[in-house]
Amino acid sequence: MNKNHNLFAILREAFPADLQTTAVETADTPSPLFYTWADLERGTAMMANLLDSLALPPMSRVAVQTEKSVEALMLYLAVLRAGHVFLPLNTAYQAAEIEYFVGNAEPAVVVCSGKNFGWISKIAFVAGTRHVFTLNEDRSGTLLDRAAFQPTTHQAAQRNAEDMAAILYTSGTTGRSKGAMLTHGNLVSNARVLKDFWGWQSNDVLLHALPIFHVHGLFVAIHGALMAGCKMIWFSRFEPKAVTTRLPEATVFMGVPTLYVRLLGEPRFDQAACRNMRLFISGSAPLLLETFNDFQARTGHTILERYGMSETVMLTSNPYRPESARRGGTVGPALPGVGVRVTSEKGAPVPAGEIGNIEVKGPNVFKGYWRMPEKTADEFTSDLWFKTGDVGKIDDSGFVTIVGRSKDLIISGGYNVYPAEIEACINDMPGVAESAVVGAPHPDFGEAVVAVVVAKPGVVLKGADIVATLKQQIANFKVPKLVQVVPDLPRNAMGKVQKNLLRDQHRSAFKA
Ligand code: MCA
Ligand code: AMP
Repeated sequence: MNKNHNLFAILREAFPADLQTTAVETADTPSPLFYTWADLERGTAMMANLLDSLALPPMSRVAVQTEKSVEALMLYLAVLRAGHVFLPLNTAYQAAEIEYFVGNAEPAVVVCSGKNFGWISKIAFVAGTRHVFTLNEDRSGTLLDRAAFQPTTHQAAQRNAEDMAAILYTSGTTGRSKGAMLTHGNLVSNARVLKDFWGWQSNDVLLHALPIFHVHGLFVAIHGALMAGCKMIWFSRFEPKAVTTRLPEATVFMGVPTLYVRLLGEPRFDQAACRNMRLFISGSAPLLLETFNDFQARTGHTILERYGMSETVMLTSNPYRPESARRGGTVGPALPGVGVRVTSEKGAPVPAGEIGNIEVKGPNVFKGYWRMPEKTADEFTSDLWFKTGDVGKIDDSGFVTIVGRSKDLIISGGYNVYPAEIEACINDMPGVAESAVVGAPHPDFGEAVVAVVVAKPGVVLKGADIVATLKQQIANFKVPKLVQVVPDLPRNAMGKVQKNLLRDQHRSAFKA
């Protein structure tokens, strides 16, 4: 038989020889739960057998919106094992958002929390989904009820490197959310590179406190630990005090910058708490130099900042060794096997140190956007480099610095918010003439969403009412932290709203 490129099969090869050791220990369940490697093997086999029993077409999408739990992790692995396509959804998404993703991806299976079954199953059945299961934080729900009757062994489905493994929805550089199709080959190549580059070992302990519906917590963190066959201390949510308490048992931690800012706000977070730590990794949003320096001063550790995207997994990383080579404010050189270049508006590569558009190439770069061939074509150059929408420079030693974005994107606490989506919701409200949404610096979230709104003549609008309405419609992290009602929006001679002016006006809105 040909070699199996199924990511699960490759991760499974890395499980330790002794399957009775602990793979995952939960840190914030009512009492700690210890899952051995044998439990992961058995649990994923039973769930994969359940998926097989549904006789789904090959590479069906399995959409999942559940709270973080070890069973949710097993579900991810089981979807890979059965050869289907994992589609993770942020738990903050509300009905209209889920309706779009489910309508677009047409999943054969949807798994949701029991508390949301009523409305999610309605959306799913309308979209043609045949199977909706529930999975709750306390290990109850129909998914596990049904899987309990399945055999405990399973042969991983045979997959090629170019077969799809996951779809991650992202807005890319413009427009409506697009499903980035990541292949088994994309994920395997990145996981292998990072395992070596970051020096993962079987005696590492990863403290996992990120959500598992995005690249950072799902792929970068989990694949690293599984590839190394090392233990994870598993938090269902990030809480700085509790994380500080368990940190002395850990060697690796990954976070978005907000997590580092919040750890620094915890008085007990100090050198002693970090005494066994080997590596702190930051990404998903820019890490302020101030946080990088404060962290070094407090703990003696230098955060390693890296850069990636949903479409490409990880692209660049600051050096692992020596620690002193890590440079704050940069995201480091391209990872082995990854090409990163900076080009001018005309598409020509610019000299070292000059600012331009960041473009990338490599085995980690996605296959394209789900059922959007034209959008896919738009985002690749004629020589097949992917246009990231990030703006930056590369110095003589290959270090990449991101200086901004050509895409209209706000990154708040590591979550992406697309102004156009929020503006569309606000513009639909009665009494609103128009609106503009921008990001403003925020001491906790890095950037926060600000909406500037113009009322129709004779209408009095209140910011609080706009916020209250938005909270019913969209994920809470997208809801503006500030709404300002103004007589009109600043425009240039072409009539285009001058968002730069609005950003300048709100630069100090959230000053600590
Ligand atoms: C929560 N809130 C937020 C955010 N999170 N507001 C803006 N931005 C946010 N990120 C708001 C809620 O709406 C709520 O407001 C209030 O804060 C408290 O909510 P809660 O759920 O209690 O917040 P939290 O648990 O403290 O969450 C904050 C957090 C979380 C831990 C920083 O946002 C988080 O886990 N972020 C990580 C995101 C991540 O994993 N990104 C990776 C993307 P109200 O009370 O008004 O309702 S992967 C990626 O980008 C690429 C590929 C890469 O390079 O990694
Ligand atoms: P996503 O669409 O969630 O995959 O987010 C990808 C975007 O996050 C990138 O295009 C960057 O704009 C941003 N990003 C990720 N890592 C970093 C970083 N270390 N510094 C600055 N921006 C980052």
